[in-house]
Amino acid sequence: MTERPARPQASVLHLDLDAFFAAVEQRDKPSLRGKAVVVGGTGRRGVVSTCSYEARVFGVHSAMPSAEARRLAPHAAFLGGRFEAYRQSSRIVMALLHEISDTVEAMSLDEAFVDLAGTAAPVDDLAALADFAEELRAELSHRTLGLTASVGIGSSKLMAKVGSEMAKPDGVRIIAPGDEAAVLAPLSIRSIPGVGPVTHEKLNRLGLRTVGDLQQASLSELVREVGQAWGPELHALAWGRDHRPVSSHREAKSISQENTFETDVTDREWLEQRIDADAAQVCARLQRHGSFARTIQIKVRFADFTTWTRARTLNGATDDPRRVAAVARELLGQVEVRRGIRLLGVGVSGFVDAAQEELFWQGDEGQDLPAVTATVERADGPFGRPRRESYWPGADVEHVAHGRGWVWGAGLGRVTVRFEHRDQPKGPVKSFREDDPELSLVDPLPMEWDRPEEDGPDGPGAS
Ligand code: TTP
Ligand code: MG
Repeated sequence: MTERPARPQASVLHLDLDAFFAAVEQRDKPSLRGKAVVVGGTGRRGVVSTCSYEARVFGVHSAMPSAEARRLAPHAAFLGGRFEAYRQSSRIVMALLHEISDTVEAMSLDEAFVDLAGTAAPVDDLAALADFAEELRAELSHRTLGLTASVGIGSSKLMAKVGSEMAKPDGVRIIAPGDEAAVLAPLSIRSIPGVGPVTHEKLNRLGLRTVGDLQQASLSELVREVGQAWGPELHALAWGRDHRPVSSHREAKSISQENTFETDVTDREWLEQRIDADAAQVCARLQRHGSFARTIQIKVRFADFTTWTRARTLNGATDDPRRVAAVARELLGQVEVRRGIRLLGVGVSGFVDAAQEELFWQGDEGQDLPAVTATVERADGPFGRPRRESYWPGADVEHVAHGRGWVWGAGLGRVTVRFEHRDQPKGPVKSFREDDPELSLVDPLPMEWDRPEEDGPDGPGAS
């Protein structure tokens, strides 16, 4: 009985673009194709958003400090983000998925689940389904002018997602109904949705490391370890039984991370460290969502179960874990922790569209971390607009005489531009004064398949 899949057919599809931000940069900057490219905060305290597969060879990965990435891959191109360009391609991909099914659940700019049940997709015939997936990927590459996606198809969201991860990069993996448990068995228990650091550690203590170990564990043992609610769920997921529906109306209004502690905590310093870790998690999810948050909240449950929340709304909007953590720590400062704390959560809400300019903040070279109050009060323009327009590595620019290009480097009052774009490779490199009136920042080139007015309410561009 435990082996019965969630659906009799492989009718859930998961699609995830390969090295998304970096792939967009390589597409739009021909001289970077085939090269190591790192996208993220380019300043001393910046963090890597993602990098090209050429850079991953050197050990660079998402969420790593940019300074460390520079040590590992000093020859790589380090670029700030161009969110408008990422949104453009994301809209094209999501619109394509909506042509396949009415039920598309966008998880972030580059990732979505699609319900294939009741659509024209040949879910009864695995060979035909593989062809269908290849056609989808080819059409996606055509419309996005060369991005690639990996696709997994299975009997549930869990299996589809595991499939796309196995297919990465640029592949397809279909998991046949009935094969779920065998495919999951060798994977780390971290592959199970909902297994965060706390559950992971508990299970590790029991000697459970792979999903196969979890399959062999008794239900009563799991319940004893992780509780009445989570135990049976965990057991079902380990066997590939995941009944979560694909839901097209998922538009997150808030993102939060909370932890219940095994014993009541009174140590403020320890709680502050938890806040830093939770803020990092929350911000990674925010970044994948392509959003910035204006409101930061903490939730505290005391030993006597009274629950307390406090929120603060910023002048601007942020996706920076240090800013979120600084505000959350300040809010925790209003809490009498000696009463004993059994649960602590950090959350963000009040989303606004990603503004590429926010990546600048990490690029404020030479500035030390502002004090807590300064972080909160920092005078952003409204809604994450930059305090001033300035050039950052990777930005699209246009020069009156030389045409379109991108910022190769900027600093000390100078800007160096490579005059090339998607359709016109390998142009010259020239330097200008930063205040040269003939040079300005411009929007990314439009794309034929991008039709923003057709973006549905659940599209990734909605806010
Ligand atoms: P991912 O799909 O996790 O990564 P990816 O598309 O770059 O690479 P992969 O081929 O492994 O799928 O995330 C999608 C985009 O979200 C990524 O290009 C950049 C952004 N992102 C962040 O900004 N911060 C993060 O910590 C992560 C994980 C992603
Ligand atoms: Mg991806």
